[in-house]
Amino acid sequence: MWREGGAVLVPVSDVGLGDRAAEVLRRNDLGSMTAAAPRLYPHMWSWDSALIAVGLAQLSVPRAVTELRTLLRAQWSTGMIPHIVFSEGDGYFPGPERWGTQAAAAAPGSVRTSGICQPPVHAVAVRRIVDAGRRAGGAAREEAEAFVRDTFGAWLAWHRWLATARDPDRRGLVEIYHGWESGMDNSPRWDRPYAAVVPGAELPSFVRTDVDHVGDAGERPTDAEYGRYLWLVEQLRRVDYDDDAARDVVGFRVADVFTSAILAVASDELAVLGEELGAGTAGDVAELRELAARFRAGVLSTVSPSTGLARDLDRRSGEWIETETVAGFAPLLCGPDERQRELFWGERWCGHPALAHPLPPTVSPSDPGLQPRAYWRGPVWPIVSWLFGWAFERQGDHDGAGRLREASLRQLAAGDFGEYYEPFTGEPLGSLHQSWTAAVTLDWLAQPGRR
Ligand code: 9WN
Repeated sequence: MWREGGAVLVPVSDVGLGDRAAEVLRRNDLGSMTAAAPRLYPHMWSWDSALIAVGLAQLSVPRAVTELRTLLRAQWSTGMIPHIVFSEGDGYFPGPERWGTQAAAAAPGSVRTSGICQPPVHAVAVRRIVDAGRRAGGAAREEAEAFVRDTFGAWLAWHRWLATARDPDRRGLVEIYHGWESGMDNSPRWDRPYAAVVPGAELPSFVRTDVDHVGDAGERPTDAEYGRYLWLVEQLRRVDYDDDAARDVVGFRVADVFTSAILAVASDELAVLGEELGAGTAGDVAELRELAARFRAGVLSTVSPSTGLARDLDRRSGEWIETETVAGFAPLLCGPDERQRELFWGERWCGHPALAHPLPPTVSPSDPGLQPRAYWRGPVWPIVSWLFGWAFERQGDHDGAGRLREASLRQLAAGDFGEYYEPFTGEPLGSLHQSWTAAVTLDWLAQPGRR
């Protein structure tokens, strides 16, 4: 199952690493979904599952398709794809009881999910699955292409929901109601908006489990941060996750520039797939192209003239969020951008002399606020490097993509598949054997034209 017809394109020198990565995905496989990590994250996460499918596509196209079909079974009737699909496993907090989504009118009846979303990288994965299917040919190709035809409407509904419920003013920027929705939970991007979130006395008490699964609690968000995270869940739960009501009651509303960039490129990818495979109508394809253009324009509208970085917008205070994080490169994810390209490879970022590898940390190494071991406040996340590499390749910047791939494979060579890495020493942190890290490793190893 794991190596159909010799379709894995792993070069000989990297066979060991590729085998280890495949083994991580096999061990984290729960049958029709993959746990994001063995102990810390025993369920399916939305954007993880997409990147996991990118890796699975190198091993087994049918298994990659199953992963995304499982995710889609959890889609809400509004079109939202929830950020967690719960397995039978436990040991993660907040679990399904705390989310209480069974009372939400739009939630699926048969699957337990959280009530918020994550960045829409899924169409990127669908494209990768089709490409892998075409390379393998035969039944794999048929299955991949049939999958697109079957599910095109569901992905379109997901993009439409983001473009309407989460961009009611049509600014071309996706609003998020929780830092978890950005996927970059405790990024300094969210410090200002979170400062205005004050948990009420009626916040039910809680016991965290995440800190038990990492080497050092300092690698995770603090208890005070968790209190705010759970207060937002409480606010959303009280209105049964109704989109219109949520907008009015939630204490955190931020236009997220990185998620918006992902929606722009993913909409383009979906439009191309729709056209190529005759899925959806000409109107659907045109709508996706319009979304791609709207969100790209939205992203570009946030760029600070002084720093050249894109900014999030706090919708509650109306203020720009001026932080020097990797999300500032959202325009570069959406399309070629010479000024941003220079910044990206320059001394404040990948070219910083103290970095263990020339890869983008989550906060600029020149920013004195960088915390090298603290989750989204400094470490390098391989999936973020992968997303930029994917974007560069798509833009025809093969040199940029190759640089990220080679540096990442050096970072990953020990085969720990860390959730994130200390930027100056290269030490793996957070969870080890993290599924999406193993998955993007497989994709990098399989890419033709490695230098
Ligand atoms: C909350 C699963 C997820 C990732 C996120 C990452 C982390 C969860 C947590 O783990 O978030 O959603 O409990 O910390 O920040 O990007 O999808 O890997």
